[in-house]
Amino acid sequence: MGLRMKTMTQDPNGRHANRSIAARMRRPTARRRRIGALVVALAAVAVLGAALGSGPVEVAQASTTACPDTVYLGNYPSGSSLGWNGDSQGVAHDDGDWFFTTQDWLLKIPVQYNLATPFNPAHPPAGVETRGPNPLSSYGYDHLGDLDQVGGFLFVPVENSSKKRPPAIAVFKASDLSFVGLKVTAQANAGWVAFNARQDLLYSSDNDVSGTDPLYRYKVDFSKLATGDVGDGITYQDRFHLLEANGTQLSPPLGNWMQGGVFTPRGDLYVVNGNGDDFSFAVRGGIHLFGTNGRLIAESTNDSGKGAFDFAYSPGLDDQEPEGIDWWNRDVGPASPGITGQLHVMLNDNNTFTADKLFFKHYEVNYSCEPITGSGNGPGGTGAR
Ligand SMILES: [Ca+2]
Ligand SMILES: [Ca+2]
Ligand SMILES: [Ca+2]
Repeated sequence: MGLRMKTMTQDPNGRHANRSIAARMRRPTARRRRIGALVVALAAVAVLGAALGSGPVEVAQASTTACPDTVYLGNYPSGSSLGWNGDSQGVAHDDGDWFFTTQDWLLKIPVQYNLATPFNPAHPPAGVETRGPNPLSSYGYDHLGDLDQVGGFLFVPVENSSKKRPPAIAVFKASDLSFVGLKVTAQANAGWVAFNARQDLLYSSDNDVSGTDPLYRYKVDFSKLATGDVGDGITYQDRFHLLEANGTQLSPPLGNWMQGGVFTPRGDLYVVNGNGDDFSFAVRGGIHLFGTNGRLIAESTNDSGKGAFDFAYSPGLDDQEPEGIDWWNRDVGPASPGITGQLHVMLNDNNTFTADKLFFKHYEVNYSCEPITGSGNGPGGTGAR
């Protein structure tokens, strides 16, 4: 949060903000995706309809879509002050819980909890667990980033905002949020981590990602983590380049700040960058999807519409900041009030004189363009788990 005059906050999703997620879901992507194949048939119907005098028939334009196709559904909670969400940073999950980080709190919220219901993190309701504020202050860390959960362990990137300590990866137990240990890194910054389950590698980055500052990758030895040996349980492996779709170095780079990342079950990587001061065009801010070869597949546009890969945020006076991301198929149980889709991205609306507001944005990711390989494919070909 910066020292700014209070401004009217805008819902980055504009006129559609009050529509329910359920209403949005009534526009299934699968139908859109089949439009190309149906154009000829629809054209035939149009001709036939005209011939029969049955009135105008709308013929949709075929369009090229990325694979997978990422489609914005809406946000829930939608611009809410939730009591705990100030300076929100990250999101992850296990089989029955969301995990969130703010700058100084770690929270575990049962998936059936309605996230639009506020609570005080110092006195959470039954079933909600919290750790904070500043759970690692005795280790010199005061900033928690976008986390991931693997095998019952929470991997949380941590920083000292005064740069008095090198960034680290903190490990907590998902079961009770107890602290396991720290891996101090050689990174300049650590705003996010994401675990690639196909490679058993943990990914992170500095504040931007470029040809000269690629991602960091770490091996994870879960047997060592189980003994509490985090320093040896997480070991640096190498750097990994994210590339443009044609294989060249990122140009422009993904600028300040790298905020979140998550792997899909297919091994593709979504990352989030941007901040509340720089306009998205200045830092290439938004959500970006890279394939297993590191090449760009698709990236969001800063539009407030729906039915496309939209991620609208408003820096500057509104001070809206992209944050963490998670993949969790919410089109299958257990139920999550107000939330559907597979990809979930946090947008923090920073405010100086009033409470920050959280927009939790949800996306359907349709992998039906790819042949199904292996297990974990949810209904609708979403490749979800
Ligand atoms: Ca962040
Ligand atoms: Ca604001
Ligand atoms: Ca995450």
